[in-house]
Amino acid sequence: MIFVKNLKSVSDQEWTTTEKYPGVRWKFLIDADFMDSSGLSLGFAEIAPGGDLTLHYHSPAEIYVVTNGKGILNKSGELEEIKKGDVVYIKGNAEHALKNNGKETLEFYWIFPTDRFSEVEYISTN
Ligand code: 7BC
Ligand code: NI
Repeated sequence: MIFVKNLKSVSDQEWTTTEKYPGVRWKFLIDADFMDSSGLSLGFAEIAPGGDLTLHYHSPAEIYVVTNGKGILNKSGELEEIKKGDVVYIKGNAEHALKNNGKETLEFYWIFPTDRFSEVEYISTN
């Protein structure tokens, strides 16, 4: 099974938010909770200026693909600025966080090697 998606094609899907991650909202583009996909899942997130995807870890590895803005990536305690065009690999169980320290919305896709986002257990450490 093969399909094509983009943010417009999921425009009927509400943004998801949580109080744990102020200024962060996201949508699911490839995810077995919403469609007949498996093996990999992909979501799109926006972090408003000053917003913070706070410190957490989860057992699956993760990839970020940054498509707009800039932010400070917390790599298990070491800080590195990331920006549009950067890609990030996060090993399973590695603590990480991402804060928007810029003036633009920080936008990125994330990929998990899981059927669905909902099976990823987030452990907060902040
Ligand atoms: O953007 C979200 C919101 C929970 O998650 C993907 C990014 C991450 O680091 O797990
Ligand atoms: Ni994560």
